[in-house]
Amino acid sequence: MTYLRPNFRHPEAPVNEIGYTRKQYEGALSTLCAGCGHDSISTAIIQAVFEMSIEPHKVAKISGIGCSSKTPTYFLGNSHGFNSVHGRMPSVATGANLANREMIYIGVSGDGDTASIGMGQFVHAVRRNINMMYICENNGVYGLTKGQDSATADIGSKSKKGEPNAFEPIDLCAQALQLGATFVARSFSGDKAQLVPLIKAAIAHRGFAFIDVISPCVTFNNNAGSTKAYDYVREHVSACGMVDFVPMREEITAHYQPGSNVEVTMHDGSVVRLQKMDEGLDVHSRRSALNMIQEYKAQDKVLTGLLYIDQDSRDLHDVIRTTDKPLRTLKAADLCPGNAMLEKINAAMR
Ligand SMILES: Cc1ncc(C[n+]2csc(CCOP(=O)(O)OP(=O)(O)O)c2C)c(N)n1
Ligand code: SF4
Ligand SMILES: [Mg+2]
Repeated sequence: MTYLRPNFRHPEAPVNEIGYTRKQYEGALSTLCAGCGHDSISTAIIQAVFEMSIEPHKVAKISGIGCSSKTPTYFLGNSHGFNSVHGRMPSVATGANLANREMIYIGVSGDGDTASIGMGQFVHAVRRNINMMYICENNGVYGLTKGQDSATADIGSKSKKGEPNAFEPIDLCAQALQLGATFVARSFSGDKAQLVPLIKAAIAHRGFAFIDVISPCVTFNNNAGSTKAYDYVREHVSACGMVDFVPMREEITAHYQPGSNVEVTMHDGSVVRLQKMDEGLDVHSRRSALNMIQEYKAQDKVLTGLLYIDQDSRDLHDVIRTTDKPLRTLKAADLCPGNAMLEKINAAMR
């Protein structure tokens, strides 16, 4: 059995602005269980990157270990990829980002990978505001190791054959907000209309863009009693707004009712347009986002959509004032200040 996709393509397949078909953003055939939410997220990433006309070689995909962390094999097969160690994706992404700031970094992780073994790494990537999109494919279980409860499983929630989970869950969006994340969103793998524009906005954001995507595990966590099952999420999900991403090149039209929307301009001039449904949420207020997450949780609902964004975000490179070039392009003359300058520095210290 082969997991490679056939190579032929339809001569009339639509192309994007740089002449690529959608197929050129695909990866190997997925070996995940049929119906796994993670595969829907891969499809959403492919769609977003294709529509944004991003050159595949400018993307680096980095992941940890888990079914979720396997997924970068199934999208962007012509991009760079590094499947790291369980929970260690953030430090690999940090190093890569510091070495080459010109790439687009897509980090893919799971709830086990992020909220348990990788928690110490996750929190520092957030507070350092690494310029990357970080997607946590959150199914509330360790899918790859056969369905143990993860740290995001809700108290009382049941995985297949499991006892009700006895522990309070970690809400990764709330954690990210408290740690100073500059872009925080939550979505559902079964809602591509919401997820694709969120991914586009996360990629366009300068800084750490976190998306927690509830992604049911059909094998170990799609049963009655699980709060991460398809049926449960469909019944309890509540979107805080309709999200639309308008690229910088496109004309921005105003066809909305004043007062019922918010437009967020990204650093590159593109716009995230939100058609608000819950007037209580101010996407520019960290406190508002935290309060709304709690309020919805108290009503047994999951709030999805863009929860918070800081348009003036300064990423790690801005803060520590690194060179604006990838390190591999620096020549000896860039790295050595020369004798005259060294003399001056030495003289200042005498
Ligand atoms: C250092 C280390 N500890 C434990 C494991 C075993 N392990 C592999 S994947 C995994 C959990 C994966 O869960 P999650 O990140 O939620 O991904 P999912 O499979 O649910 O998508 C564990 C504990 C490992 N591979 N490496
Ligand atoms: S075990 Fe669960 S998470 Fe892993 S591939 Fe199957 S459905 Fe997806
Ligand atoms: Mg998981």
